[in-house]
Amino acid sequence: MTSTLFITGATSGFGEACARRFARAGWSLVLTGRRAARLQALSDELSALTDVHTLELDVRDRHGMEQAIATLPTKFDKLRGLINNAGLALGTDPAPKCNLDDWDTMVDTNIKGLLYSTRLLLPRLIAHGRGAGIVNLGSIAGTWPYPGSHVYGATKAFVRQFSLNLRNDLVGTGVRVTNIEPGLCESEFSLVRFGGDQAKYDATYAGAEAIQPEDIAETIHWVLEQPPHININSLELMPVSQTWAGFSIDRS
Ligand code: NDP
Ligand code: 8X3
Repeated sequence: MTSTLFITGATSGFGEACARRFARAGWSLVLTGRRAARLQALSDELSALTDVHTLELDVRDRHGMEQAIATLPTKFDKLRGLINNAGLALGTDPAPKCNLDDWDTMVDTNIKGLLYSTRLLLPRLIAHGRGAGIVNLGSIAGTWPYPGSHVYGATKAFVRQFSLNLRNDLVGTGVRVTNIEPGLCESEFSLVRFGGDQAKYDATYAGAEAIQPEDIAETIHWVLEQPPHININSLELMPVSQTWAGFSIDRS
């Protein structure tokens, strides 16, 4: 039987790379995101390899998510995998200078959007049972504090704890849950974070040999193809060039 995978945020970065990786492995795909043209282009590309269904969806739109998931075509409604990938960071200013709208957007996308897709798709994953899996995109920012991470890092700490807690409630169902916690990766993530500032983006990655979306896709494929009795709880990845800075001390 073909395995079906639901990916939130498949129009760029990790989600797009996962779509390609799992298509090559023969999984059917439900690809979601807000940018319809990109979904169409990816669907055109991957339909030669596998069955693809696209949903132009904002994960913050609970009603839209409910409707789209309730009306998935029969061919795609028996899910084996969910990659909760849609997410973003906005800005790196210190908290007192931040815009509350940006904080709302991060909370609504990274936390509430992930909760909607998880809760709405759980019955289908449980129906699949043994061998099914949810992969959440956490971050090193969910564990390690750094200046300007405030709300973004806090949303990823939520994702980490929610992933661990979910495992308890799924015991006996066979459904696995994994939190992937990447460090510096090269995608549109930093363009979004810096409001499209290409110079800041280039400076972020210069000389860093950052992790690539294809590396993350390979890792997620490995996680979801583990034997069904194995759950990878969490997995933290950094480029070799990235390590922890020391504590800072204010001597003013
Ligand atoms: P990209 O910016 O390249 O991709 C983000 C994806 O999320 C896009 O497909 C975008 O689609 C989608 N998305 C954003 N907001 C929404 C929304 N409201 N509704 C639906 N889809 C949305 O970033 P990455 O691939 O790097 O990031 C993917 C995930 O990995 C994020 O959760 C991020 O926090 C996390 N992460 C990233 C790291 C990095 O360094 N790059 C490191 C650690 C974690 P569209 O705009 O079309 O809606
Ligand atoms: C993205 C990784 O280091 O920019 O989640 O917070 S980092």
